[in-house]
Amino acid sequence: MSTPPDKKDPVAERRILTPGSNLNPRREFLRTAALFTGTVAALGGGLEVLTRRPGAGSAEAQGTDFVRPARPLGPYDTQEAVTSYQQATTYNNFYEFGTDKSDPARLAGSLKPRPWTVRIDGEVKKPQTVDIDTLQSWFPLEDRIYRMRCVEGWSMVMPWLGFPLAGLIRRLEPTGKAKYVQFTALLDTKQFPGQRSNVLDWPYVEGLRLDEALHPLAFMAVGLHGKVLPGQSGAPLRLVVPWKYGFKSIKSIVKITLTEKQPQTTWALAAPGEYGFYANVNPAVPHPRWSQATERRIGELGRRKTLPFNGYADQVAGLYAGMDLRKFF
Ligand SMILES: Nc1nc2c(c(=O)[nH]1)N[C@H]1C(S)=C(S)[C@@H](COP(=O)(O)O)O[C@H]1N2
Ligand SMILES: [Mo]
Repeated sequence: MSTPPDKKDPVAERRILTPGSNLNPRREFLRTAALFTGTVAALGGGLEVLTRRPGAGSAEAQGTDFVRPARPLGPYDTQEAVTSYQQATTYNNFYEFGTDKSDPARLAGSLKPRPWTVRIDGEVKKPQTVDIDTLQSWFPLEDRIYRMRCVEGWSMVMPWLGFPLAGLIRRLEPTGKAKYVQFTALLDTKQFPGQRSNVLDWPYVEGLRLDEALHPLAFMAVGLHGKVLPGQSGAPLRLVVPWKYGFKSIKSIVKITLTEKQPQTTWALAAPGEYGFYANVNPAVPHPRWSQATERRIGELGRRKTLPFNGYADQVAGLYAGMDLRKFF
């Protein structure tokens, strides 16, 4: 442990994946002065379908704002201070744009989130291709304020807008054979300049066990901080699984496949000794190259303790009863 994990990790990942490639020193975007102190009420929200105000979004938001009344905290929300929109959208992991934390914000303009379709196939009663706006209209939008813990050792608190994954899965009517859900991100080197490099196998794929996908915390986000998801955050549709390391929360989804067998996942394919299918946040299991005991909350000085299942153990530990969580990283 010579370097702090949040400084060494992406570069180290690249070193593993592309031995001998020239490594740019990563630029850090520490905006420690900008700790967000706004109240949760300022985020607003509600369970009703949200109206859109065309053209109301700032240039930064790259789209329309969701207009919502204030609402009290819900049962799934953390009360912890929310990471600012600025920080959440300028310090990103989205290798389709590049491996630097600043690449996604800088290059996200090339991603066109409309028109957009999502293919639904595999072990479902009715395979179909659905337009993102239609898919979104199936569900009332909800707010979820979730902790997000990257495997690299940093974390944020994100106010998402979206709908529970369980509702979508149920609507798709899985067959009796369905045991897993695989998610596939967009493959398009025109929209994703990072896909011109072979730093990962494209497209990015992720997966969950069906019971994990049906857990009420598993979420599909279409917005952040009351705005339509900007490109760098995974527009127009991303997964959010708050008890797992951030790499499970796949961005810019174009396909959802119900499967009988455990699907392949990008990071487990890239470095099987370092990243597993389950990837539950676990401070007791170090990454082979760094400890996972603590994390740096973006916007804070110092480090805080990482909690089992990222603080969601009461809700999700039961999913893994009888499993050796060390083995099933
Ligand atoms: N398609 C895709 N999804 C992705 C990634 C990626 O490179 N490509 N990076 C993952 C990682 S490592 C993290 S930590 C989170 C970061 O989400 P954020 O940038 O919105 O905080 O997105 C995840 N989803
Ligand atoms: Mo990550």
